[in-house]
Amino acid sequence: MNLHDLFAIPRLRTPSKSALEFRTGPSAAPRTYSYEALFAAAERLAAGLQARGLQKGERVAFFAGNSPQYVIAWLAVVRFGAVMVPMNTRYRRSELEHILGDCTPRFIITDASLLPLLVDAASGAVHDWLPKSVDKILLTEALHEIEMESAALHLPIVDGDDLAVIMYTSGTTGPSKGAMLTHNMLLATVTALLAAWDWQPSDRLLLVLPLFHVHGLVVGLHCALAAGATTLLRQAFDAHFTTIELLTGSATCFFAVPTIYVRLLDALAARSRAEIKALSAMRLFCSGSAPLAPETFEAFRVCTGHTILERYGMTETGMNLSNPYAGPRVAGSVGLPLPGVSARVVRARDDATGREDVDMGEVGELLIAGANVFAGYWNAPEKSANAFETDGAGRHWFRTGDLARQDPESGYFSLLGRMHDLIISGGFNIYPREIEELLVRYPGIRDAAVVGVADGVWGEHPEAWIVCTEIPNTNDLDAWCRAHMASFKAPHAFHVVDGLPRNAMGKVLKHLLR
Ligand code: MLC
Ligand code: AMP
Repeated sequence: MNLHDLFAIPRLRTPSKSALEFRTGPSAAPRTYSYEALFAAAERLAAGLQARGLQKGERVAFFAGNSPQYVIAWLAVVRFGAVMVPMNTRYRRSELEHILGDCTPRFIITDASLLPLLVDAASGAVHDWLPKSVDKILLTEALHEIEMESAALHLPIVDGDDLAVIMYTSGTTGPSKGAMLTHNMLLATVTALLAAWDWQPSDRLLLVLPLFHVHGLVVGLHCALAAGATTLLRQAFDAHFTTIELLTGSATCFFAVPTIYVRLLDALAARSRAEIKALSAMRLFCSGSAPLAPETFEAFRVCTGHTILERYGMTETGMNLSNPYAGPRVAGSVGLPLPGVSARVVRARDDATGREDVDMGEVGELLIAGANVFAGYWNAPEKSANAFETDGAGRHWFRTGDLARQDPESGYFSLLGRMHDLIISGGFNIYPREIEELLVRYPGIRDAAVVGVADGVWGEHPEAWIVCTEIPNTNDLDAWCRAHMASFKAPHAFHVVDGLPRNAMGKVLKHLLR
């Protein structure tokens, strides 16, 4: 079976049922697609893409915001085994150049508003840093123009072990790496979550998360499609609009990152008890992608009566651990392994080979095994090999780099941070070295270290410590950072210091900066 086969079952069972409803604001009318309409459009687009030369195994980069066209294009690509490479719409040249150069896509699908980042507005030529592999740049707004009769579609065999998605993730070592996600791996997460969270065809998922990450795409869209449920897709999270929809709409499920819950609590504070009572029609609020503060968990419970279900996953593994749907959901914990997932906590060391398990209750590195685990990093056999270790029985375990502890009584897992210095801000990963490498290119900056600092809304934000030969104007430096990389990576503060504390190996002692 492949992903398309699973998603297409509701098309056979309930063709006229609403699969996707897209709205751009509280007063905008929804654009609704039945299961039949959605999949028929995807088939026509698949035929059109194939007629333009796209073949199984070739990459299609998606640089676009949430829209029905995005979903249709994804279903078209998956239909005949081409590979989707989703990219964050906040990325700018340095990130785009790296990802596109690495995955060498045949086509790029983008929105008209993002096109100037890829194509020179004056000449209409693609920027010279785009890889030569790029044959066409297609606009989401014009995709319907290339649809063809689906009878023209020639379907190759698409197997569960074929690649479906290459998703770039910051990781902790070096530039972002393309995690190779097969159909089977994505199916493993979907089938585990369908059972674990009791997904029903009657569910209506309010989806405000971006489709370019695992949380929005796999936990959200894929599960809703496979369940035969309805996705209420929105362009992005907007505290005002989302609050109105939750209080007055028909959603039953809502998935978010902790930053969104913090903002929702602010918005709900202005609402009356009677208004908030409408939330009792919701069946499930989930949180993931970053730690949910116990204070937010508790404040949400007091405000709404709902206990958020926190779960833990990664780009490389899909979903791993989850609090139970029908059992105690514990603040500060990510629960138990999902069906089909194995988890171990081992001694946290960098020389990772055949490490022993820690005793229950002790902290160590979390290792994961199961059909949900990825197939390695694209074009990076050495990094792929380093991401796994093998136990005495010959089983391969993925090294998450997350520190965890298992409660001796309940068996629930808690996460205690990361082994390396990845920053997670509002659910987006920020790799400090990428910012450090950029900062030292700025005139007058000789050395730089970037550290994650606790932040009530974002979870963490980056701050930079810089050693200068000439002290920069902070506003200019900030503008320069935003011009060169996604703005969420721009340090919130620049601290000018005479030197950075380093150990004997020359490694910056970041805990001292913190
Ligand atoms: C936006 N901004 C951020 C930010 N998102 N800053 C820090 N961290 C973030 N995450 C900044 C922008 O750069 C901009 O800055 C300003 O906020 C306004 O931009 P915006 O686009 O209007 O922001 P907003 O829409 O409010 O976005 C906030 C958010 C968004 C929380 C809704 O970040 C988001 O959708 N996060 C979800 C990420 C996600 O889905 N992660 C899943 C990863 S998968 P300025 O200064 O230029 O104005 C994964 C596996 C798993 O981790 O387990 O799920
Ligand atoms: P990504 O590489 O974007 O997939 O991010 C994966 C990382 O997000 C994990 O390795 C964790 O560090 C973090 N993460 C995901 N879910 C949670 C959670 N519920 N609590 C804490 N951290 C989480």
